Amino acid sequence: MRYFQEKAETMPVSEIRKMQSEKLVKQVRHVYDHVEPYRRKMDAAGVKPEDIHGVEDLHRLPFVSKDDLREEYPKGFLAVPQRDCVRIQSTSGTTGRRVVAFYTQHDVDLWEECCARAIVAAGGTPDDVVQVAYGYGLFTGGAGLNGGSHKVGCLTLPMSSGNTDRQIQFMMDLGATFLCCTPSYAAYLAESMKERGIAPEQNPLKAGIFGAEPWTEEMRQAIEKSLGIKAYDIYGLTETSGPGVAFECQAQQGMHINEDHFIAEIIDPKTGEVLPEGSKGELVFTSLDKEAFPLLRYRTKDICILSRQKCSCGRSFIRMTKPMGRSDDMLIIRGVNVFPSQIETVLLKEGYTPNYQIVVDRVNNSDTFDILVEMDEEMFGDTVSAITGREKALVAAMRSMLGIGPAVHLVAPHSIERSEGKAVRVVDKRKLISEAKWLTK
Ligand code: DLL
Repeated sequence: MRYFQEKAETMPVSEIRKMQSEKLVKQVRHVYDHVEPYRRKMDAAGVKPEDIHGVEDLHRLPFVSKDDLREEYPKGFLAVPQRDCVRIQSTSGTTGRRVVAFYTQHDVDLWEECCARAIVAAGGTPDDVVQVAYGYGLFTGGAGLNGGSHKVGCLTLPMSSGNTDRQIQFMMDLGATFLCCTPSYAAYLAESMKERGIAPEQNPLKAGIFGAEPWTEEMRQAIEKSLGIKAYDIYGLTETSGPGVAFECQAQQGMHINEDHFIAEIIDPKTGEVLPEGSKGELVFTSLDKEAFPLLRYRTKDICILSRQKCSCGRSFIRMTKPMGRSDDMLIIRGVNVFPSQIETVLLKEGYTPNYQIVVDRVNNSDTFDILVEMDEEMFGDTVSAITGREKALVAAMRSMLGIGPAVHLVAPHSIERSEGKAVRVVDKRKLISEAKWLTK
């Protein structure tokens, strides 16, 4: 089994473009007729659905951003009656409001097919046993890979994240051949297995499908060695369905974007100008087939390069490099998206000044997450136990906003360095960006 859907995955580029144009015309009409905030944007830009004749007119459409979704929370971008939807998934917003994505059954099926393509591209067949150790629930990782594994016909172990002892026991007892989780959790599992005396050749795994956070080529090599597997990258975001928007094949040279369902563009994040293939810039997606939550020109804020270089796997879909950074300040900590603005919202609500610093590092393959928060003079005079109590309360409030708990350290007034220009809110000591060596210049 080389492809999950051979005809689509190997379609000539001219046919892809024709198909995208036809779908785009219909999708723009659907969105204009059913998504009031987007209709307003199009009207403001002076574009009507009849002005869009194909992909060549895409640049005329306005962008959508996470902030637009926040303003229309929760249902402003819903494009079908709610009774036609069967599911929501959700991801962090920039402040207290999360992004809620809606799916019809058709949307779920297409999403799962994208994940099935990823599993097959990594060598998966119905004989495989797929251990899904991404989180289940609102996060798209668990549901997406679970559905993809079903579609391929693999035996699926819906482990969700955490509980490392049980992960290792089920992997060994049930003979898992594929592991799906964040790369940092894969590295942690490898380490835990080593501690338990399980050598790489003793585990039944042959491949892993890892994504949801940045990881380097060096990390790929380390995971491959410590687990004795091939490690493949997978990319996606909740707003465009979830994992499977793009996936790596056995060439391990960039991720193929499922272009029959999405149009990808690279723009200059500052001007919004569309950049030619091969340029580094912000990735923008248009969903061509989604019914319930069809975003046109959604700005991912992920910086990468697209390439149409031929791939040895025979797939014609364009490839993206690993994301090389973000055009906003979003951090991904232990697989969870965190915005400094969310932290600021909590601090102000809890009566603190916005003098804080976030420090992120990676120790033993696991992210550390510390927040230093300045006390005011009055708090500083408190007893040690009162200060400890305050720290605990802040950790709880942060956990409720972010979905993960940082270590909070209350520090003396004026002890966080003031900068002359923009405050340095984030100190990220992890080195997560690698260049794409496979790209020819
Ligand atoms: O992280 C979906 C996903 C789940 C992808 C499982 C892959 C595997 P969100 O929580 O909405 O969705 O976060 C989306 O995560 O804009 C990127 O910044 C980052 N991201 C996702 N995949 C990768 C990857 C899921 N392979 C945001 N490499 C995106 C680097 C990634 N960053």
